[in-house]
Amino acid sequence: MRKEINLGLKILALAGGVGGAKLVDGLSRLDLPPDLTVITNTGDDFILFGLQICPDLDTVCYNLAGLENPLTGWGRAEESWDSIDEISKLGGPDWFRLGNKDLAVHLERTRRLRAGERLSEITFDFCRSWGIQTVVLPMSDDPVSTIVKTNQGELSFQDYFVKLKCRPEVTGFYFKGAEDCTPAEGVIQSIKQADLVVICPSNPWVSIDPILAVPGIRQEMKKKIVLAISPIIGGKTVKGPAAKMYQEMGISPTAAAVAAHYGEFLAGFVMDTEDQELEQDIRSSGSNVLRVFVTDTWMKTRQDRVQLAEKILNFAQQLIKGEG
Ligand code: FO1
Repeated sequence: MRKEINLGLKILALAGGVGGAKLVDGLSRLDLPPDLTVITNTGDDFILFGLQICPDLDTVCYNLAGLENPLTGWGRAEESWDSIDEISKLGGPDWFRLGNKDLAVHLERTRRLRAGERLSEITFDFCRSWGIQTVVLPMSDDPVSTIVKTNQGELSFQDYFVKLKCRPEVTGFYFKGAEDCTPAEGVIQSIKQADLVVICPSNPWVSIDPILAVPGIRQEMKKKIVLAISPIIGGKTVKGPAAKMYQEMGISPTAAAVAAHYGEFLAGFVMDTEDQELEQDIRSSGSNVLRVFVTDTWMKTRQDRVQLAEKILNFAQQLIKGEG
């Protein structure tokens, strides 16, 4: 691939959990990083011990700050677990593992929320404290909750994901509060101003769809050049239940299913070399001419993140110029 330098590209990324966080981290660590804004999912936020927990927002911030736990992808590096272990000894809820450093973030965020501040402004200040240059915006300052419809009834996201370890069979999803929420300040403007919107390799159902359910976001995205990266490689997800969800809803879990999921917006699609036999099908699917870029997308190391980010930006430049 030809090496190009990206000068002054404004990128808006939509990101959920660990896969999305890794890619935005890669984009932010390029030698010449683009002007990057990230909108994060808050549909899996919840309250535990009276504290506001924002897993995807924190995962994105910890990765951008280089503070993430390299084993789990969520939570903090060099973490200690005395508090949750003590809670466990007292018979309290210990199914959601909150480390001590992570706990400090939830405590301070909750204190400020209770004092009437908005999640977006608190996030802005935390990012500054952590030395993050990228603009990180929660999709909304209003509460939105992802509800998973399953064969065991309707479950809140973290009950499904962590407490029940994604075991219930999924039949659908909805995003409680989304219809009436307002996008956080800067969200719509950052889409309007972007040269390119990147849908990160996050779970389409529970990481990206909640963001798209926020009023105004879908409409603005339709006006932009949008590129998505498949979180599904060879019928499996690197992390998390996306492939299982597709299967349980009667859709074959492939990169083609991901491309179809975002079909209404896509100008470009990035998928793994393992799936290259699907390329022709994906190219000819949908009404628009979809440009497809096949490369290694599995981000095992920090260097992989940066390399993938670089390749995606080169592909994006071709999309923007209308080549390829
Ligand atoms: N995921 C787990 O599977 N088990 C946990 O105990 C857990 C704790 C946790 C604490 C803080 C945090 O920010 C994330 C945490 N996650 C945990 C991950 C989280 O449930 C998921 O990453 C997202 O909600 C899905 O993207």
